[in-house]
Amino acid sequence: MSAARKRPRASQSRAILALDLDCFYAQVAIRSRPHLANRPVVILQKHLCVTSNYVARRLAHGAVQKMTPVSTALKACPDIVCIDGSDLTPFREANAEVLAVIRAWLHAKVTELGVGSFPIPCQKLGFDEVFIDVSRLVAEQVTAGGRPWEFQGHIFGRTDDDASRRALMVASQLASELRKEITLRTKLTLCAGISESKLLAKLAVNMNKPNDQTIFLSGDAAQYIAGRHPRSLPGFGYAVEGKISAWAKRNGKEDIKTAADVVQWFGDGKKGFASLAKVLDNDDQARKILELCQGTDTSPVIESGDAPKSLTSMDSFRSCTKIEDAERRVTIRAKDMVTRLRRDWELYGRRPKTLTVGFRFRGDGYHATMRAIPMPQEIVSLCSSKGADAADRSIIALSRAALFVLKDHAGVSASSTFDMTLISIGASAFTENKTEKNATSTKKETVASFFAPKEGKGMSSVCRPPNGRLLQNRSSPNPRRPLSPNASFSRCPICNEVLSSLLAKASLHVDQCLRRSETVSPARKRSKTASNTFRVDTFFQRK
Ligand code: TTP
Ligand code: MG
Repeated sequence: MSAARKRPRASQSRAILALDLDCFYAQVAIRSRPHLANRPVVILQKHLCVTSNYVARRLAHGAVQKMTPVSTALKACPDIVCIDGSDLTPFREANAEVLAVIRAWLHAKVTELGVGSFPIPCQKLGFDEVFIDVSRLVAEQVTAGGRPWEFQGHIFGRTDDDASRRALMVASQLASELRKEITLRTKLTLCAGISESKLLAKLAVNMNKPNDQTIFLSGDAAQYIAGRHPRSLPGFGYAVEGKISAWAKRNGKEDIKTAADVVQWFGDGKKGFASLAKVLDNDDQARKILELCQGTDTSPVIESGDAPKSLTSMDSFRSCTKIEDAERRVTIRAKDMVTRLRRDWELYGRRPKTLTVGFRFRGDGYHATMRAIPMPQEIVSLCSSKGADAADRSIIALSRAALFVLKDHAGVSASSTFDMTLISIGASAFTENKTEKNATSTKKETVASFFAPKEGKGMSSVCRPPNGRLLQNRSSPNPRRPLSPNASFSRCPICNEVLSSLLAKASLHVDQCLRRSETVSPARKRSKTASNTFRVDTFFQRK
């Protein structure tokens, strides 16, 4: 048979792997402290345990959960070893290490087949999870034949579909080999979920922890999902639950208990989509949620690439009421961000076009407000220059820009009263790669498009004055409604002057304004800039 005729058909079963490192931060911390291998360990950020090793989980009989206060953990397990996990660098590095092993192993597998190269999409999810679409690899292996296929790992569910069974058998063998390879190379253990969709693979990965794997056969998946609380489904978040619960209350229904409730209330056909879309005010989300509640997930594994889409340095704290304290905290964030931007430049040779500054005041709950401005050119060029002096100057420039945003958009100044609980500095909208190093000065991107709200991000509708009271509505409260192109995004967020439509010129203008800003009165007229609201707890509520 010719190589071309051997190619698998598009209709072949999907095979998705979900990988999740075991007690990730704890494993990374213990790897560099081998004497702690058999001791109970928790990783702390501030006074909270963000994770613990499995020895601690066993000894504490479930009392040490993620996000447990350290005092509770110490009461449950007085011998517990506490390790500070506030510096995320080792975890980021371990994440890159694992990803490199995965890529090398997949590459070797494809090469081994001798059928030419083909891509295998890997999608990162957080620091320690990754989806891999091995459908093509599985199909090629089945075509190549040669070994007895059997399931490796725990089997959940059932199916009468032989093609699916065979595909998942092969996928489970691949998962087992890959897990062994990762552990051999990195000394880190992990779990795998193997199924036909990201949804089922993700549910499977949590079924047998740690250091094990589960195959989810999808025959009864709909029934299984129907009986679960929808919040346990990845993708069904607090906001969606809140809107559906409010709708249920208004319509005399009981509290939402299972995924089946959602399907029953709204219906599973087109009518169901339409009525849920009205409640969620979002067609795509309604479709996704209804499918999710019926156990269907056709979403593809999207290749994430090795470089992160954005970098964020965030700190949340109990209270910050003094300008000196705010300056100190901003400088720490700026230092961290500059280190990462310089490393990013070394690795990927790209430059960020957007600077975001996030802040939250007491009373805002979990919601932080984010303001975006063009990344000042000075920071961009200093971060790609060598030497300690350039690094120091970038920290100063970045702190100055962030403090300006805090002063101008959040009213944080020496003469104002405020109580902040979060500060973040972010860099995003990176130029593509090394070949685009100079893209910031050549790309004809308009400032309006630069500031256009990104899909899926909400818009801040409030701006808080120094005393924390509501000041004015600054932008559309509807996250899906794009801001008018005539909105004042074409103006400088600092001096409110009309900006050039060329991003590079606009960026330079903002740069100059920022430098001048230290000597300018804080009572300057405020401009409306693009802003996004994000939930700080999103990361913490992934599961
Ligand atoms: P998880 O994969 O949720 O947890 P884990 O890897 O520690 O444990 P498990 O064996 O159950 O997979 O999260 C990965 C890391 O992310 C975790 O080690 C610490 C960090 N993290 C936080 O910083 N805050 C959080 O609220 C959670 C849940 C995790
Ligand atoms: Mg994990």
